[in-house]
Amino acid sequence: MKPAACALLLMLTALPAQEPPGQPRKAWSPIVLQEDDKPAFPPPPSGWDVRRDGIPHGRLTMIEYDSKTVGTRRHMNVYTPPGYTPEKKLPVLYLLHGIGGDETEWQRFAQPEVLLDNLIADGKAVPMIVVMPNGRAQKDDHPKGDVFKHAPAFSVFEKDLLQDVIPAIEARYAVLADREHRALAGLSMGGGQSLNFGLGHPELFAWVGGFSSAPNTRKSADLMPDATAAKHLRLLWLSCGSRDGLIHISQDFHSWLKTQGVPHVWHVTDHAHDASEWKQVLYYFLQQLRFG
Ligand code: FER
Repeated sequence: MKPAACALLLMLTALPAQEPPGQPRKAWSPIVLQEDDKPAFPPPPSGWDVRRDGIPHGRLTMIEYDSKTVGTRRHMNVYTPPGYTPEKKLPVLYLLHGIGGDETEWQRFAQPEVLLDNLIADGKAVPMIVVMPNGRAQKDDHPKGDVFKHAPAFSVFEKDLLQDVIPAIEARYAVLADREHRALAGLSMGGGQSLNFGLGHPELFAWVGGFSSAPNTRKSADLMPDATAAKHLRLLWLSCGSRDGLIHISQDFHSWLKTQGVPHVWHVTDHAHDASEWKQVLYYFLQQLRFG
């Protein structure tokens, strides 16, 4: 891992409770676990994250698109599954990174291409395209220094995703371009983005996941006013590590969903705010996306 990424991970796990200026929500807080803060899935089986010879492999391609929102040409990392052809339309997962990351973060943290090649070979996930864009919608989308300073650009990204990223993917790849075949998920800042944008646009996304969601997550009643708002969702996924000082954000939303009677996955592991959490969570999340 690069020293900068390493330093950020250390910061995120070691920081005391503190509110960055202008932050509307509590950030890092003392952890209070509840009765049902338990894993929904077992630890992954051996070999789950090892690249296998003798099975078909998909590919990762770094592509460029014109962002009218930002006014620049931006990058996104795209996984196409084994046997991808323009003749067969596939579902798409848009997968978003955290506050210190960029369009390469998921590849570095979790090797989604290895996880998916293995899952598809074993019939445990359906072939899908995975799009990993840069969720910091500003001209300098790889800024140096204090990453928290650039948090507002993660909210501008809603427009970039809807008006630039998705149309670029749908113009370039054979994709099933309806809500039933479009998923949105992400880690930390990307988790907050996914809940905010995904639940805010039920006409676009039927599958939504927030992993270790950050304080950019909207308040529960704004995300999901009542159970009728969830009627057409195929999957609502919330997960977090039990050693993550941001877990109160996911806990708040989970308990709101419970009181509203909204079905959702609640997966709490013994990890902290780190890559081992997200890699394992992605492994199980991908298996939930049946897209049928
Ligand atoms: C904050 C604490 C953490 C915050 C964002 C994060 C915007 C994001 C962490 C991550 O993406 O890993 O107060 O405010």
